[in-house]
Amino acid sequence: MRRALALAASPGVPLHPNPRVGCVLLADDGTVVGEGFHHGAGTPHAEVEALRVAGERARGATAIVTLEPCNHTGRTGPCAQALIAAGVRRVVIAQRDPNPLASGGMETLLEAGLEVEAGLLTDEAEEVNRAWTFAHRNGRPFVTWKFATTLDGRSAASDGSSRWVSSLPARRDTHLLRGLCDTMMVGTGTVEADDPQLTVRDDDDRPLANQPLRVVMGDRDLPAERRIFDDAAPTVHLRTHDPVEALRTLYADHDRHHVFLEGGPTLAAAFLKAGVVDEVVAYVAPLLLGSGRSAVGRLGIRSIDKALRLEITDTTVVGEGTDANVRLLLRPTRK
Ligand code: AOF
Ligand code: ZN
Repeated sequence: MRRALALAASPGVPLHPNPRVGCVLLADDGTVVGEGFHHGAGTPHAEVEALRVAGERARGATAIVTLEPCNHTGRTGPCAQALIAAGVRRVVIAQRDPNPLASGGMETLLEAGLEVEAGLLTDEAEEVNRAWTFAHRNGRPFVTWKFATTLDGRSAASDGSSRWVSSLPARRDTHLLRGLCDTMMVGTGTVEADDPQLTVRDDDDRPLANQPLRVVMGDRDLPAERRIFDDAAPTVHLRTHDPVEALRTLYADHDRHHVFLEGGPTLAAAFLKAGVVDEVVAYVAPLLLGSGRSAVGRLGIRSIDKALRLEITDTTVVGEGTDANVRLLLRPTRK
């Protein structure tokens, strides 16, 4: 299974919209007769790749798969039938499939008389597809809220200027994190104030080939010449103020699993109040302003014992010398 997990996480395999999956086929004596991994939506599933390598040697073999074999005919599949047809005798699964469209493979295998064992290295398998797993389980995308702040918690000076709170190395680091998500989100306020393009660019400021969906939330009309509406990436304007409704729409209608929230204080506060921030990335710059806009708007909290509490999961210094910023990764501690 460790080998199958390593195959699943092969470099270059896209994180969206399909899960990363690995499969190893073992003969009775433990020798590997086939291996495969999924290369992204529209390509063969991991099991099909491994069966192709094994050919006749799949008969009587054990299939080790990081995800329950699918039971549906989508872009490809169903893999449960392919394993049965190839004469595989036993299937070992790390993670049950949380995707309602594809699940049920385990039952199909059992009904066909195969031996099935599930639950091996499940946590590791779920981590390989963290956002995908979360989205299918919760019916909404995983939300990463990112913001940059001065040492005294300001994200803009009192004249409204906010470019650039974080240093260049920190902004490059942000583009790496944006590239791991399938959706970039801001509110209409940020589009009005900053006119961001919201694309993912490399170190030379060139846009990457696979751009996340750009989403602007709020019912204010926006001029079509805003950069977010250019043709560098697709864009959706969700005319709602309800974060939960927006997220459900992104999951159900746009197949989105991981939102990178880069909105201003109003949008951030709305998401925090709704309890739909799952991870926080904060870049803290060694600047002092003494006045200016806070990184997050009003949360209705008046007393320290009511503070929204988070747990730091990682601390990294990004950049050097006067360019050094501290990047904190945090997760809200659920009450
Ligand atoms: C994968 N790769 O190796 C396995 C998957 O759109 P489709 O037809 O490719 O189906 C995608 C679903 O199939 C996916 O969400 C998951 O539930 C299931 N299994 N998917 O992309 C694989 N085994
Ligand atoms: Zn499949």
